[in-house]
Amino acid sequence: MAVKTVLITGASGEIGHGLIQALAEQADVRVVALDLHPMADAMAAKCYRVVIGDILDKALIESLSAAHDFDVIHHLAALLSTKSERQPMLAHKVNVEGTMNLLELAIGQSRLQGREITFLYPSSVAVYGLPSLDAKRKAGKVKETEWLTPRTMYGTNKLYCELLGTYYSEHYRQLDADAVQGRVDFRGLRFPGLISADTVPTGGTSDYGPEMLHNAAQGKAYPCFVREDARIPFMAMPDGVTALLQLAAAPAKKLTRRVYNIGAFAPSAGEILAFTKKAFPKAAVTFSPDQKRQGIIDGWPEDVNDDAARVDWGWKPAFGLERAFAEYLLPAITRRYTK
Ligand code: NAD
Ligand code: AKB
Repeated sequence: MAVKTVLITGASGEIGHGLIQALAEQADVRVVALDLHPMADAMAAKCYRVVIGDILDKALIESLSAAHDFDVIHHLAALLSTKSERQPMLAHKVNVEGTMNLLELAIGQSRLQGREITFLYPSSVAVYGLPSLDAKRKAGKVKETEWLTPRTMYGTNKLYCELLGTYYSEHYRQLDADAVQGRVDFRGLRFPGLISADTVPTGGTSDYGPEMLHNAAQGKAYPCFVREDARIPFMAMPDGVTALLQLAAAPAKKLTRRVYNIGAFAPSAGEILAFTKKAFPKAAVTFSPDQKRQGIIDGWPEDVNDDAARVDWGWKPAFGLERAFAEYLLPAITRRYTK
């Protein structure tokens, strides 16, 4: 059995947690995990190697490349939208320069190994920027090519990195006299806000969804920082992880795009509260909008059109809103806080 080596950056984060669990179930995969912060021992035990370090440390990235032959890279490390808005210079460094370092690692690995390296990139609905609530409501489900006018540092970083990845795949060093050695097969997913039962987000703007639920489960009051009618797309974490694995495995000839929307459900904050209250009737949630964070949410689309992902590589979320709450979020979150 040929064993595949998968590099995951940002491995200690929310998606990393879910992705490592899923990859640990595949006998032919070994995970090399990289993050600034350590991960829980139980997660580290599922990895072949855990490296604590910075994606901005070029010497570290080169040493990883010298030590391993990677088949697939999941480049998850990033600063999320709220944190990026507060520290734009740092966001640019981590989100853009960090991604460049990983794309360079991928092309270098491809040259060394004489084959294409698959590069998975989690982009975001933050790449979209709707100018007004009226435009947002009229736009409905946005297509991949529409409203690419992000209004945040994070969204701007994500959109540029989608283009960078596409450049590395399709036009890298196009003026070189000799054919360029090495190829990166860049594949991006524009994720909605993800809701996990196992982890609580930090630094994002879609965090109000998961925060509302996790606080209610712990009997804590939660002042929600957006209006009750605020609406963006969300997805249950297991579907997010499945999407990464499915896109990584999809035959290249089936793909008509480098970057795909994926959707699942698109509730208002009030609807998230209604579902939360079914399980935790005493949930003490108030709506106290922070006008600035609300502004970011108002610029993101109500929902996304994911037809291309459905047609090209069979994307179909397992969890709609009702099933996500009934069969995944509520049972797992209740277990988590009643241990
Ligand atoms: P997260 O914040 O939970 O995890 C990010 C991880 O990156 C953290 O563990 C952090 O320590 C690590 N990191 C940050 N800077 C680093 C650096 N310089 N070097 C090494 N590691 C560093 O975020 P997440 O929810 O797991 O998101 C993973 C990816 O998915 C990100 O690129 C994010 O933009 C994208 N994404 C997430 C969501 C979501 O709702 N969670 C939605 C859309 C896109
Ligand atoms: C954030 O809020 O920054 C992320 C995202 C939707 O990209 N969760």
